[in-house]
Amino acid sequence: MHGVERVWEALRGARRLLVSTHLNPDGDAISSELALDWILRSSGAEISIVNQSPYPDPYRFLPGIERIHLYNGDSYAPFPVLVALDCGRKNRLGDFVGRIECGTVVNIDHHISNDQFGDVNWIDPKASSTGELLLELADHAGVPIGPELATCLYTGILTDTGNFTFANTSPRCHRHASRLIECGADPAEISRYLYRSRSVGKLRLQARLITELHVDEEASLAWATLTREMCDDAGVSITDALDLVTIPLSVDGVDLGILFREFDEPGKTKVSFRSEGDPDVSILARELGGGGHPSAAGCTLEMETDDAVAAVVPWVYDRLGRRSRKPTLAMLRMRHPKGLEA
Ligand SMILES: [Mn+2]
Repeated sequence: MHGVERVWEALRGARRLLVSTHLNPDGDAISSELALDWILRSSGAEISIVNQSPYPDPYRFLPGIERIHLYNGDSYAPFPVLVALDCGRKNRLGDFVGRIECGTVVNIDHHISNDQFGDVNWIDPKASSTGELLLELADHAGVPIGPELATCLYTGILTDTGNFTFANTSPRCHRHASRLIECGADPAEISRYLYRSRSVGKLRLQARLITELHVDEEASLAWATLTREMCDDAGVSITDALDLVTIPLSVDGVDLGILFREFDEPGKTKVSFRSEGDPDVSILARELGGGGHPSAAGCTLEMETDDAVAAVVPWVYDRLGRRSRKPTLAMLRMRHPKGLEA
């Protein structure tokens, strides 16, 4: 049976479902949860959408967003079905899932690094987004695409293709987008919410990140650090700052951008890699214990942010055979990269 058929078999009869997605959810993650909710709504199933991390503020326009619950330690009756969306590994859902009894795990995703943790897995790395897969699910299920569902699906495809600019932008996703506009998604309105409604604080934070960007033109690398202090000064939550991850790669001549982000809890750093697919950053992230796509991948290191920069930047130079005429600050501060032996 094809992936979509197996998934629909598992979902169609379920009376109670728990739906969740990865920590620090992005547009595709949030949109996919809501899209699945719209798809299953007419079936009369009881659907709980629970996430361990809050969603970025700009997504509050999505139809049905009030249905997403932030996990707050509540106890839940067992769920016969858990649906994980856009999530490459079970632990990326967050540890709350371990505290809820779940039956069949349905795993719908497009990350090439997905480890097939579900009982039913539908992983399609050729899909631009999980939203694209959910449109195919809606069609398979014979669910009509109303404006609410179209808005969610369009937002997933839009954000995961970087507004139809990344290498995953395909004829298939443009065809889907075209159809979703016909079904009532409003591209101008969606982009206004996502890209033309920024707070001044967010713009100032962006300015600061750009000012402090390290660029090594010789080696075609750029990296930046996002600290709690920077976010606090700008009055921006870390959740709302996550899209700044694309800034290092936006420099002309740079083919690998890295963002180091401090966690709320000390001693942990998120490292996000972005490229055009060459170098394949999913390989880099995997070697550091993470995963992702060839053009967008990341990992979490048990290190303070400064230490993570000092360890990862020289490791990347070495790993990719890049040379720089001028030694960088991070290289000068190079120390034994704990835990980074490949
Ligand atoms: Mn995605």
